[in-house]
Amino acid sequence: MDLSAAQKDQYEALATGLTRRGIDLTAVRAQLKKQHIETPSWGYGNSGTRFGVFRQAGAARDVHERLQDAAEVHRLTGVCPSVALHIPWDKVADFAALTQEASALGVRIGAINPNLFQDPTYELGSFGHHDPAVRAKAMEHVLECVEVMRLTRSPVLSLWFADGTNYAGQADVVARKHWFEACLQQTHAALPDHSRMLVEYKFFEPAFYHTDIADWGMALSFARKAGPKAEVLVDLGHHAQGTNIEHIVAFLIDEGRLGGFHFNNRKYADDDLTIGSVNPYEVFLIYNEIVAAACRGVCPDIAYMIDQSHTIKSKVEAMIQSVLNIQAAYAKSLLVDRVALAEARSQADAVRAEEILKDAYDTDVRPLLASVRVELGAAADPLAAYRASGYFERIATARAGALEGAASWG
Ligand code: PSV
Ligand code: MN
Repeated sequence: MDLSAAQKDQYEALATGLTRRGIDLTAVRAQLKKQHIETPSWGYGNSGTRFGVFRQAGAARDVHERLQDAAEVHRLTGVCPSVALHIPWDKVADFAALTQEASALGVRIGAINPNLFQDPTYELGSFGHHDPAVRAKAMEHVLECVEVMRLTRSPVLSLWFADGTNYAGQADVVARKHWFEACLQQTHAALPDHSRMLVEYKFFEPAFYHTDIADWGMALSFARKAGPKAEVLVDLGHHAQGTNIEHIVAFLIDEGRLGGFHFNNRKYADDDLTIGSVNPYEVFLIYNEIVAAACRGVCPDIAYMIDQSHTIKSKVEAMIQSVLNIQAAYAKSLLVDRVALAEARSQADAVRAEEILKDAYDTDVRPLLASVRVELGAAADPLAAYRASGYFERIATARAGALEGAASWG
């Protein structure tokens, strides 16, 4: 795959402009080539809302097909070499064989996500349940996931809990906090070497009165008590409207506990929309804090994962579109003139400071990303390449039949 003559011209014009602005294009390109975005197995299968599952032509029916779709996204974008698994949705008898299968497809297994929310036993909670037998069952499942990490060489255990209550007075929230602390400490103790655990927070749903890990502060407190290998996971959808997520990100980086992201976007609540589709400036400002930290010499190991499962958009296409939006936000953040920004800040020139961010944000980085992708052996325009590839038509035909209705979850 190569750039067309028109794409080459666009790139040359952009490169000239950026060089004139004093931007080290070689360094920017090197950073873009190192970008890594994990896609979720559950984003490729049928999914839905709380009201039902909506079936789609071509939706992956099992973990094998989910890996194939993830590999297609990586082939076209060049920056998605790993796939997050959800257990038991992706459970197989032989995880070592699944790891090899992934590798043969050109991808690897990423974060392992336990499921502590679907079994009816967890109606009143898992790690926060008042019954020690339920907490023991939840711990057993987490240990099963740790074993999956060992077999798949996964570096990340990604923990999200639906735990909470629906009515004032329903439970002793402090007792639940203590049960959580104990279970998370046990989880930490069981982690394989060279792995870590991420603690995700969510302020509501499915519990509507209180959630046991409701915000980043609680997640940070739990992570600190669990141990050094526990960090906070920021799911962009899990915030109240108006929350300053980039501030949370900067704060967590400075505390040494930002472990990862679940990328998506929200309009009203939760995590259902395409990353960067509602508020692309927010994604840019988040990356801006990450790049600012790197410029200070602080480079945490952040797991960048997409957490989206689309019902209207075609699955693979929606995933590619999400990846492109993330790449654009990162590329723009790399163009911020940090020296000028520091100067504007030291002069308390808020207008100039904001204009410096806007200069970077308003740059059309598409020719730059197209050129970087080609160098990575991927497609200059992944969405167009996907549509032209016939991949969708092939999976729509091959996957019609008995299992067509199978959902990612359940
Ligand atoms: C919950 O809303 C969540 O964000 C968690 O990360 C889950 O693991 C994921 O969605 C899939 O249900
Ligand atoms: Mn999530």
